[in-house]
Formats: sequence, structure tokens, C-alpha cells
Amino acid sequence: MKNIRNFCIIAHIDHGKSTLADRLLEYTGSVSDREKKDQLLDNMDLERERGITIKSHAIQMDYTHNGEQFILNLIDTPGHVDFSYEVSRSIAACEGALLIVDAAQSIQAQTISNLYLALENDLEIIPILNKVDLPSANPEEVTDDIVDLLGCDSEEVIHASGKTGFGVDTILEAIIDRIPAPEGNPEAPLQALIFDSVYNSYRGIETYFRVLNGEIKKGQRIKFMATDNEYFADEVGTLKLEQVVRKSVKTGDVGYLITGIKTAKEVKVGDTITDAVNPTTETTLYISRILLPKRSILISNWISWSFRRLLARSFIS
Ligand SMILES: Nc1nc2c(ncn2[C@@H]2O[C@H](COP(=O)(O)OP(=O)(O)OP(=O)(O)O)[C@@H](O)[C@H]2O)c(=O)[nH]1
Ligand SMILES: [Mg+2]
Repeated sequence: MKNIRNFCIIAHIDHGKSTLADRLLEYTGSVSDREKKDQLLDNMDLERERGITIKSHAIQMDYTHNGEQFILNLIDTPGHVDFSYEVSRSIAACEGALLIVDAAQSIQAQTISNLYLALENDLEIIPILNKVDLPSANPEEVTDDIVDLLGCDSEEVIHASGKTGFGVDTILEAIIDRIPAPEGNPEAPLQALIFDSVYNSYRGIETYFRVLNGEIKKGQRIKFMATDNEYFADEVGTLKLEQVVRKSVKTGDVGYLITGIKTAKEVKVGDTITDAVNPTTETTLYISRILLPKRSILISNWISWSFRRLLARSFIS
């Protein structure tokens, strides 16, 4: 468990989340040359047609760092405001977030609102100044904006380009060093958080979850706590580019579950999966844990940043 990192990628629309995810997948050898294509995780027809992310997409990468094996679970999220609910669910399954900011466009509305969601869930934030290859990039000024917003040091802001792959090694190192490993008790009764689900016409609903305590095993009799419905775990596994069937998915990890459920209503995002015979006594309080102190620091940083920007602009004009 100490070698697992769960993180999401958040940003304003088009700041380059899915493209940077491509580079992370390539660098870690998670895609073969044959499988490579732009914005690989945008696998819905509509996403590919429009070049935007609509659903969150989870994928697992294996990565060796200083001779140690790590499992990195990445969740790419949509940047468009209409999909913020998607983002909030993904955030709840992670310990850290890559906050991407376009070096030409700087901080925008969804940068801030997605950052709020991440801070409310107490995620470790890794700020990334992306698209530094652009001729219109303004790295110094935008780094200052990020520093002002987060109250971090400028050295913590990683300069990167999803186009050229610059900075990807530094990002992976930061994921391992700065994002905490998941906590949880592998011996406790199963407690897993549902963060997403998709409908598959052959297999019924695929439920995506993050195991908080215990483990979920193939063939286990499980219960969804909010609906009180019981099912058999017909298949469990982890999420590589293709799903990988496993005998069990353990504490701290992210995976999928197939139970033969056909109606989407039965799977509620935010619900807890537990063992039917030996249920957990914990309830998941993941969605929207409000950490007021952090939020107020952020708001005051934001106000001072906007104010300084306004002053700078009036000087220029
Ligand atoms: N020059 C340059 N272009 C980039 C870079 N990263 C992404 N782009 C381009 O920016 C556009 C948006 O990239 P995406 O990766 O789809 O952005 P996104 O943040 O995933 O977008 P949404 O999921 O729709 O919010 C695409 O045309 C990319 O080719 C970069 O580092 N440099
Ligand atoms: Mg995207």
C-alpha cells in the first residue's frame, strides 16, 4: 500500500489535462506504440469528435522509481463547468491532484473551482505550468499567479509541456514524493467508495470504486449500503487501458466491479460497497468535507491576486 499513489488531473477546459495524461502513460510504458493516439483517455465517440473530456477516466500505471515498484492510479477529469460533478467524484477517490495551468492563459474560472473541490477533500496539490513550449507562454508571470493563488514556493511549480513531454519525469517524481500513500486497514471489513459507473451493453453496469478498507474479492457477497441491495461480485479487476481481471482488489487501490446490474439507478456514486455478511461500521464521508481554514486562505490569496492584477493592468494601460 505504501507504493500506491492515487491522483487526478484537474484544470480549466483545454489547459491540456488529457494530453499530459498521454505523456504520463507513454513515459511509464503503459501504452504500446500501436495503442498510441492523441488524448487516449478520451475514448467516447463524442469526446473524440469534439476534443473535450466529458467523463472522468481512470487508468493504472506501473512505474519504477529508484528501484522501487509503484502503482499510480490516474484519473483524468473534464475541465468544462458542466461536468464539475464528475470532477468532485473523482477527487474523492484520490490523495493528490495535478493542477494544470496553461502558461499562456493563466488561472481561469475552472482552475479555481476545481482547486476548491480538491482542497475540500484535503488533496495534496501539485501545481503544473503547462504548454511552456507555446510562443505566447508567459512562464514567469503565470508562475507568480500560481504562487499567489496557492501560497506555495515558485520551485514547487513544475514547468511542463504535454506536447513535447518536457517535465514529465519531474511530475512523476513529484507524484511519488509529494502525494501521500493511501491509508486504511487491510484487515478491516470491506469499505469501498463508488466514484463512477458506466453502462456496458454486454456486461451491465461497471462500477468504479476505490477501496478504503479491507479487500473486494471475486465471488464475494457484497452490499451497497445506500440502497441496501446485495449482489455477487462476478468480476473484479484493475483499470489498465483494458480492464485487468484480478482475484481481489485491496486497500488503497482503484478498480472495477461487475455484478450483472442492468439499471443505472442501483449504482449511486458516493455509495459504499461492503461485505454482506460482515459489513463495515464506518460510513464514507468523502464527498464535500469542508475544510474552512484552507478555503479562507485560498479566498484571501485569490482576492489579493486579482487586486494586484487589476493594479498591474491599470498601470499598463
Ligand atoms: N502547444 C501545446 N499545446 C498543447 C499542450 N497540451 C495540450 N495542448 C493542446 O491543447 C488542446 C487541449 O488539450 P487537451 O489535452 O484536450 O485539454 P484538456 O484539459 O484535457 O481539455 P478538456 O478535458 O476538454 O477540459 C489540444 O489541442 C492540445 O493539442 C502543450 O503542452 N503545448
Ligand atoms: Mg481532457
